[in-house]
Amino acid sequence: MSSFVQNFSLEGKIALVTGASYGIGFALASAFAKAGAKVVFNDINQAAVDKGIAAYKEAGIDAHGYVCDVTDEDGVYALVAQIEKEVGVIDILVNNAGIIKRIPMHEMTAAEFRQVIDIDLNGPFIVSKAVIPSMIKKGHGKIINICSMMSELGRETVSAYAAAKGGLKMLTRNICSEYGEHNIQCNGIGPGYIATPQTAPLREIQADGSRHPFDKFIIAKTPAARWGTPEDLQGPAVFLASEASNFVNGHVLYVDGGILAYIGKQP
Ligand code: NAP
Ligand code: GCO
Repeated sequence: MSSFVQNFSLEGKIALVTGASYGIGFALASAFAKAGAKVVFNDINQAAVDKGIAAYKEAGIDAHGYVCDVTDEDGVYALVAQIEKEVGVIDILVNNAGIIKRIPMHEMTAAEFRQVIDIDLNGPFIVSKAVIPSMIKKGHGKIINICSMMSELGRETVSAYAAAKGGLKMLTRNICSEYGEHNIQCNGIGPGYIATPQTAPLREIQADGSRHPFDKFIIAKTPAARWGTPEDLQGPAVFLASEASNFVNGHVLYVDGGILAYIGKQP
C-alpha cells in the first residue's frame, strides 16, 4: 500500500460506534473494519447486541459488543473502562446512537422532547467526555458526530430532533475548539435521507400501492433523485476517522446527495 493511501488506513486503530447493531452505525463500523480497525459497538439491550454480533460475524467482522445506554453516565464510564481493559484505548468514537419522535410540537410533551435531547445530544456529550482523557494521553483521537439535515433545516413534527441535531453541530465545533491542541479532531457527518429503519415510516407504500408522499418529496428535493444508503456514508466516515483528515476539524460533512444545495425539482 503506498504511503499516501496508508493515510486512509485504520490499521491498528480501535473504533467505538454507538448504537451500531444495525442501520447507519453498522455500516460505518463495517467500513472501519474493512479499513483495518478493531470494531466495538454498544446497544441498549443484550438482544440487540447479540443480533449485532451475529450480523458482524456474517459480514466476516469480529466485533466487540456491549450493552450500554448512552444517556447513562455511570454506565458509559464503565463501558469505556471495560473496552480499555478488554480491547484497548479508543482511537475513534462515532456518536451514532439516536432516536427521532415525529410529533407536532404543540402536541409533544416536555418528557418526549427531553428524551430525544437526552439520547441525541446529551448522549454524545457523555460518551465524548468519557473517551477524551485517554485520547489526550494517547496524543490523538477522532470523534465523529452523526448530525443531520436537521442540523441546518427544520420541518414539521421534528422540533426535538432538530434542536438536538443543531446542538450536536455546535457540540462538534466546541469539542474541536477545546481539544484540537491535543490532536483530537471532532467532525460531524450530516447524512441526507437514508433508507434505514428510522426512516421506514417515511417510505411506506400507501394502501393504493403508491409511494409515500414524503418519499416522493425527498426524491424531488435530492439532485441524486434517490434516497441514500448507509453504504453512501462509509467513504466519508473512513476519511474523517483516518489520518488523512488530521487538519479537518469542527466541520460537518453533509452526505446528502445535494439536498442542501438544491431548491428542488419543479412539481
Ligand atoms: P436507527 O435505524 O433507528 O438506529 C439507531 C440505533 O441507535 C439503534 O441501534 C438503536 O438501538 C440505537 N439507540 C437508540 N437509543 C440508544 C441509546 N439510548 N443508547 C444506545 N443506543 C441507542 O437509526 P439510523 O437511521 O441508523 O440513524 C443512526 C444515526 O444517524 C442517528 O443518530 C440518526 O439521527 C442519524 N441520521 C439518520 C438519518 C436517516 O435518514 N436514517 C439521516 C441523518 C441522520 P435500538 O434499536 O436497540 O433502540
Ligand atoms: C425526518 C427524517 C430525518 C432524517 C435525517 C435527515 O423525519 O425528517 O427522519 O430527520 O432522519 O435526520 O438528515
